[in-house]
Amino acid sequence: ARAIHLQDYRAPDFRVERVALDVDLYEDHAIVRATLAMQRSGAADAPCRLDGVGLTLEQLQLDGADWPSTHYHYDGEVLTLEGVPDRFVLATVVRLAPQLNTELEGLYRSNGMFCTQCEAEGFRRITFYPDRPDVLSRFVTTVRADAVRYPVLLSNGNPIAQGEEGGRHWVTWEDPFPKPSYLFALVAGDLSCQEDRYVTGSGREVALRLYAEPQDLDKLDHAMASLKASMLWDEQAYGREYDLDIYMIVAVSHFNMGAMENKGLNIFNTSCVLAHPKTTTDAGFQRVESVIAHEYFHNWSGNRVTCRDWFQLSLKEGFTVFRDQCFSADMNSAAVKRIEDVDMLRAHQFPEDQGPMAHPVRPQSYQKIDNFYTLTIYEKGAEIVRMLHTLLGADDFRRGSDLYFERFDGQAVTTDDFVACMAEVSGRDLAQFKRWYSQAGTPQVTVSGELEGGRYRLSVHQQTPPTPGQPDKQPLLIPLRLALLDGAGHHLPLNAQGDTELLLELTEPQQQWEFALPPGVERVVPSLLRGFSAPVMLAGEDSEAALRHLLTHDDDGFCRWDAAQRLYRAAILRLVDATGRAAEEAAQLAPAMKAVLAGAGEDAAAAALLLALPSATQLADSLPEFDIAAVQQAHDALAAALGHALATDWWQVLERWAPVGEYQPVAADIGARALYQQAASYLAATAQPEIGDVMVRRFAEADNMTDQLGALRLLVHERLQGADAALADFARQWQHEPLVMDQWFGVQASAPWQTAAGIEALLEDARFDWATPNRVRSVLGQFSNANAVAFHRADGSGYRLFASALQRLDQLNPQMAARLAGACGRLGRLPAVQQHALREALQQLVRQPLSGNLDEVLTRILA
Ligand code: B3K
Ligand code: ZN
Repeated sequence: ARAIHLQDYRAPDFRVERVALDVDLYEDHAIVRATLAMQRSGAADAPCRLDGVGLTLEQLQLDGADWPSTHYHYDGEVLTLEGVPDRFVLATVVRLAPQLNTELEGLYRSNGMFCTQCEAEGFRRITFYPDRPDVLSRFVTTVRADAVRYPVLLSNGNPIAQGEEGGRHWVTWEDPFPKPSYLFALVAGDLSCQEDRYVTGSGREVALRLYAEPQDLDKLDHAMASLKASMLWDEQAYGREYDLDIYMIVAVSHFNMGAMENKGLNIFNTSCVLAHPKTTTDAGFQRVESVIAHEYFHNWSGNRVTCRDWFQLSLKEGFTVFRDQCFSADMNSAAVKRIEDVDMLRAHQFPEDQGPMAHPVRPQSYQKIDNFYTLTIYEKGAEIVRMLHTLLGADDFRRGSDLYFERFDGQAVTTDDFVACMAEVSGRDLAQFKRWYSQAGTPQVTVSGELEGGRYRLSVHQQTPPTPGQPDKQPLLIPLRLALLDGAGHHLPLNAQGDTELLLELTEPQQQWEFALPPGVERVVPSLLRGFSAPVMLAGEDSEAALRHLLTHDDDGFCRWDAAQRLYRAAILRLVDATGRAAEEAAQLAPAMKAVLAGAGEDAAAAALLLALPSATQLADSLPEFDIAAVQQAHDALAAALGHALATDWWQVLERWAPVGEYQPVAADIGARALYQQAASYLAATAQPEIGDVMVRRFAEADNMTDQLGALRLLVHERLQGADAALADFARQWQHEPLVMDQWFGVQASAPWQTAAGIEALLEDARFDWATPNRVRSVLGQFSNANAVAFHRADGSGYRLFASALQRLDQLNPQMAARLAGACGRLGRLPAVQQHALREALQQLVRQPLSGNLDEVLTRILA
């Protein structure tokens, strides 16, 4: 495949003033009639080029007359019309086969309904069109289908006409807002609807309609509540109101991603919209809340103001993730949310940024845009927006976003345009800051401090390692939030005004700051990168005494948690290199952990996070060689030792935080359940039979999925007595709930004792389905991404199985195959034996005929 480069961007030669679509749906095909009012906007002699992938062209007319076949050419991807006038009406008729579409891009079928996914380039699989985000047009769409099988016919905007004839019916929808084709959607099916309403701040009434298959109608309350909360939040936090009369969300079972923000008609993976206490975990409830918010927020950050080209993807994604993170922080516990987000970033985006797939938040080139919906675009992009918020302060940031939305409403713009608004309102020069968008890799920041003669000197050094295609890096503007604690844990004043927290701006490779201390200060412990003020790797010479001091006294939630993580990390690494012994390490850690437990009453969720060990995968990632077997063994040894050392405390947690009252997915209760699970997992690590008995009982008595699945996971992962029976019971109980059965597959695929043969058995299970992305993710995604110890087994069996699964999946769904293949990105950091085995498996795979998507990822990894 050919690479597309940012520097080659050119404005379109033709615009589309209006588009009328007529989509006729049948059991074995669909007919799409499109009428485009075209207008030249580029060179007078430029031909008109329209995208179209795999379309069967049945008719082509210009201004009402057949256009001679000598004047156009279709090569299977682009339709070129020569000698067209400056304005004309193009009418095409194409034939599609949605029921054969397993890529889930364009128009396809899912459980008997029709639906669409157009971002990024799916619209060209529906009709001929300039399928690029900088062509905005007004859409009128008519959907036609059998009236009995497909009673519900939806598209973007408002319904303006409908009719019925001979067993078929039709509805015409009009979207008054000009939009790029990637935001188009249609749905036809036998769907049930939960309806509510929302009145905007300015008094407009909006109908809210959530559609799902009839058996799922009882799982929509949480999504509806989350939607209303999101609508209110965007009015309050950003002054943005919803703009149409109807907001619709449709739940579909077959979906490549989480959800899609189509104008007025979001389409959601069932996993991100359905929620019920009996079938959904706390994490599931929180995910629904955040994805509902994310897609809703896109209505402004993405739809009203959209991207000029796909290199600007983070313009909408980074900003919208930042917005949904802030929303979730406001709805739950801000400190806990921040820690979870940072943990995710460091566990998944950092490795991406250090591996063969590393790319800037605004990439320079790509082959397949689907491969660039990455953690870097989304999560690192959100960190960049957060840094702008930090540097400008809340007020200027809000003025900047107001300016951005006002100035660019209805336009397709760039990340530069966004930053320019922030620079304009604040009067700041953000030229250096913009390197965050163009430079890949995770910056490493090294800090050292010196206390001398009543002054504290902080020396900071920054460096970004080379990434593919970017050997030399320039210094970034890195905001470092800082506080200094004295020996008693009090915050020291840092300047004449007495501020106890400062924002340092690191701009040079090396910089120093000095602080005059009040008389008598004998000890200073820096609290750095407070709130994780920049997405960097921070290294320091912090002693364990200093870390314990921070864990006990710091008032920054992130810094306390990070101090705990560093303490655990140091202990586990001493076990890896055999300089420590598990029982002694546990004894060393015990007092600090007991102190956390003693304060758990204030915030159980925070306590659960402070007590959790970093994952073995994350630790192995932080070492030069990814030796997961050794690190996992050390990790598990420490967990078991802590299980013994604090056994009494853990049992007390199980008593004190046992579930009481009706399940509610609210922050306090979620925290209590998390703490209970954390304590249970330490006890399970000791493999004592008593905890097995308790888990068997908890599994049987649970009235909610969080407790039930939590118990099942410990039983299965620690192979406690009763695990097999619980697995069988679970499958029987939940056989008719696909999202719960995904969890059943996932628990097994992520078990550390799992083998390639075991995974193969799951893939051959009658309930497994290659065509359902959620099910594929629950086995292959869990195995490759959440079960490093089994995936990287030294005999290479995991790799061989994975490679052959990728090959099979690629034939059905290239996007999914390419995404899963990213798990092999650690290739270059594996121990020699694993590296050899994985390379061989991938080399053999890449010799097969593969999709462009999978080929791009494998080629990068093998380079
Ligand atoms: N914008 C969509 C992602 C579409 C992915 C296409 N391959 C979901 C989101 O970020 O909200
Ligand atoms: Zn998004």
